[in-house]
Amino acid sequence: MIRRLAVLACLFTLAACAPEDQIDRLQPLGYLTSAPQRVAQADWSRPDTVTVTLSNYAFTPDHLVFHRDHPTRLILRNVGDTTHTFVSPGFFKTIAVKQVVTPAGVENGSWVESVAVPKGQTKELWFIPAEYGSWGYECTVPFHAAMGMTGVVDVAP
Ligand SMILES: [Cu+2]
Repeated sequence: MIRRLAVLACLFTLAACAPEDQIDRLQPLGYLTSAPQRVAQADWSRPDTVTVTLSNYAFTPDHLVFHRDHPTRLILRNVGDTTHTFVSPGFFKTIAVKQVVTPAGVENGSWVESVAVPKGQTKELWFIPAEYGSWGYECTVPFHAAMGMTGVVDVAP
């Protein structure tokens, strides 16, 4: 009984200690388990760089093409007057994340569920696409997707 309580206490402590905005937590089910190796083996000196502007209520551009196995730097620039997010659950499960660069510093970690960009800020998602495919992305702030904040990302050769 004491042992079971100790295990439960551990689990609660872990959950309580994981800040919501950090990406280096335990990897959730369905995400790329080879991400750390892929990131470590890649040459990050000249990543493919794509900039997306987030505004009220659109992504510009709203169609992105990345290349499989290419180190990639996605710059998300919020010029709107509220927080916007960049979220694509299907796509995020197929990429190896190196880091998220924020005005406050670099967050290292091998996966990401959502990138939230406060108004006036720019964040960068550094990653390697690992699978071919096409996925939708959207802003998950309530009603923003319905007002037009959606897009499509393709991973090509
Ligand atoms: Cu939004």
